[in-house]
Amino acid sequence: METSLVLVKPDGVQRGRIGTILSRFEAKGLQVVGLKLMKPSRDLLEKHYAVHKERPFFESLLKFMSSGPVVAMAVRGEGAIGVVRNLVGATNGAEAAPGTIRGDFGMSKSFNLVHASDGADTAAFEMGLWFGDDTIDYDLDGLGWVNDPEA
Ligand code: FUP
Repeated sequence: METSLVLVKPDGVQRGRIGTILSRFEAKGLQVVGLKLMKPSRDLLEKHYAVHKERPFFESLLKFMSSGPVVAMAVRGEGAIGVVRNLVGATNGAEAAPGTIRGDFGMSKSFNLVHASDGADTAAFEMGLWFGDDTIDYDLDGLGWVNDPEA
């Protein structure tokens, strides 16, 4: 099982897409094990985007990400990190494939609605940063019909 950190960014919240985005993950057969609306601090965002610190867009990215509340979600499932990245789509919404969240709802490279962890190490780091121990393990009955136990 993998757990991925997903953020609905301020543009996704302002455009009324929290439910739409969350439902994509639920509909796919992933389990939501953490969920919170929050206004991230600069300190949190600096840590989250530390790999981009030297990039020219770093300051505008932090300004955008702290401009309003975001929704943090912890999404769990078999191979969840890759599955979530595929559902999210390419960084630039204008180029992202139709059917993906960014491809269906975005036109921009910066206002791209959602963040998703891009690998196992990143996911562990980001989950610690945004949720710490604040996730809930529980049985989700419907999952019995998502993953074939014989396969
Ligand atoms: P992604 O993994 O698709 O979220 O994208 P990256 O890790 O490459 O970039 C992180 C975030 O930086 C993107 F979500 C949006 C922002 N960004 C810009 O604002 N401008 C750019 O030119 C590239 C990325």
